[in-house]
Amino acid sequence: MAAKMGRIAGLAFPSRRTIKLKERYIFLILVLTVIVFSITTIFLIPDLRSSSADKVYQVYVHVQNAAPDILIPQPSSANELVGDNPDKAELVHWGGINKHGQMDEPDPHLLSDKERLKKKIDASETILEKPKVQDKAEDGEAPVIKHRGHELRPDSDVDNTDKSVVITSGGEDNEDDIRKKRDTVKQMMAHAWKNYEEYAWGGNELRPISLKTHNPGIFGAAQLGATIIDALDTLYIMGFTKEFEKAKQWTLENLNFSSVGSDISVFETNIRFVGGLLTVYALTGDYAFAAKADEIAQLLLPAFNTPTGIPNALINAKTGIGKNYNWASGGAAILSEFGTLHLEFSYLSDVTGNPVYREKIEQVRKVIREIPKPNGLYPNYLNSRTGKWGQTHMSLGALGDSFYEYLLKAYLQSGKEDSDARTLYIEAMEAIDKWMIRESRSGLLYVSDMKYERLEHKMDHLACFSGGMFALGAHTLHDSSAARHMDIGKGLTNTCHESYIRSETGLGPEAFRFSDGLEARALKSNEKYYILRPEVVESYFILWRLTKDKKYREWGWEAVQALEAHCRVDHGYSGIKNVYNINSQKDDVQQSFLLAETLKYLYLLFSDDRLISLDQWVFNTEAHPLPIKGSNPFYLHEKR
Ligand code: DMJ
Repeated sequence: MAAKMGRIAGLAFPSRRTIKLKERYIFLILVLTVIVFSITTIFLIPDLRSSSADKVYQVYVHVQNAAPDILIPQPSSANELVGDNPDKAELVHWGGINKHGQMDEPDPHLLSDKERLKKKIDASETILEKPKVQDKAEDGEAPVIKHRGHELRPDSDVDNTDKSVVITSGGEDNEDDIRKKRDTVKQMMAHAWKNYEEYAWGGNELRPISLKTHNPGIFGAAQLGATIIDALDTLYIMGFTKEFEKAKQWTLENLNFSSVGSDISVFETNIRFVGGLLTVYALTGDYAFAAKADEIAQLLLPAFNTPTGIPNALINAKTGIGKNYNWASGGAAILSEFGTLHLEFSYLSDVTGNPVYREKIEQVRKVIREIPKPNGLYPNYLNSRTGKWGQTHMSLGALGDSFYEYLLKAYLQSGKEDSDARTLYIEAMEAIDKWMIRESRSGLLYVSDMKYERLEHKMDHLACFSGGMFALGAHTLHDSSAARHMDIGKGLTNTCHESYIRSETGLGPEAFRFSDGLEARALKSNEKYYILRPEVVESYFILWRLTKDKKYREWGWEAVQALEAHCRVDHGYSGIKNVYNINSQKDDVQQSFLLAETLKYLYLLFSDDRLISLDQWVFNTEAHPLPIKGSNPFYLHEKR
């Protein structure tokens, strides 16, 4: 008779009744052995990766690297402002890897979900392929990191994480204290924005005391919502979802330069509007922003119709008639203005496919490359009719500043292809180092202005951006002058910090001087004001990212406290007229660059390095990050 059969997990076993006692014991031992073997195997998997389990693990890692979103639910990256009063607003806070065009509102009730998602995101970051670290480089210097075919040196590269991951919001720091500081900056942005929204919506800037709009001459008589455009990317990066959506709607429906019948500044329109819109295009992939930038830049083109192709400073968008400022060395063009178009115009040509923008800036480049330079230096004025220099005043501050910045950054933005820009930058910095960088009696490094071969031992607040520029240049170029340039970058940033802490308010003056009796302090009353400028915190941010020296974060925090103590008013932030007086009068202007630059740099200073990574983005002079060709997949998007 056939034995009755039972079934366990699909396998046939003899039924109970047919098994004798001895056989039962043998069967039990067999089952136990199978169980013990299975458990042991599971625990040993990490050590078995060199075999077939390794392949499974590798596939998992690659899937993670290639598309974290496949394995991890995509979170909304927003930090949302809750409540009507921005002062008392509660911040619902979480980080994330951003996805194009999505600023979904997080559900504030699903806090546990957020926690869970955040943990997953953190976990996903640790699963990224680990770079292989070699103990010593061939030259015996720093250890070399080999990662995906690239060699990185930890002391000279910002980070060694997966370069294909672009993080554009979230990006919290690991430390509690730093996260709190960043939240404070975010609250400041909320305060500035909400009051602009309430009292000056659509106007260029807010007057936070008289609660009116402020329309500076640089935008003619037109109300162009300068604060909205300047703030768009900051709102996005900080995760102010609803605010961003409202600003976006206004921009796409109302921003219109074509009917502006007064003179507007070509430079300011480019850095704030064209630059700001291009950044939002890059961040969101929404071509409507690029189309707006294109529309505005088209209106600037007649400014280039000069005998040399050096654009006029001002343009009437309606008539297309351009002109220069009378006060500028007999109607000359200004170095920092015609020299600060390159990043936006070359990107615009790539994004739109229209070569005209690149042609315009290449002509500007040709003129500055070929013109003889006195001692290798660039005067601040150039006659756009004759192509000759005007007064030989040189400065890394007002009238010169961002021309130098854009030489370096054009090289960076091009994915280091624009070798012409590299050469011009290196030569210009050599000349500046030789002729204009000086040390004060007590050893403070500064970059002096120069007038007809005579130094004027004064440094503008505007020139304080150059600490960051020299450091970024050293980091980027890796040439024989890199160490010297890094020292200059650190030295100038230190001096700018001194100009802050030597004032009663903890904020730096518009210009400060060096003489036998004076160091890093303003002399004249018209040098004592502070108008919410970003340059000093900009350098703290760059130096922090490149050196990881904590003092830059400490200095940034000092600036936050000083801004809160002396510039914050009930309805926004105002500049002050005298940094040496703790009861200074206010100027009643909330500059749009407070939202575009000062607060953005402070926020990033207290964020993880991967948020708007310096490997992927280059900041235009209004702090609008533009993607770097070749290393940022957000450089170009499908049109939609
Ligand atoms: C900004 O508009 C830009 O940073 C520009 O390059 C210089 N001036 C202001 C900020 O101070």
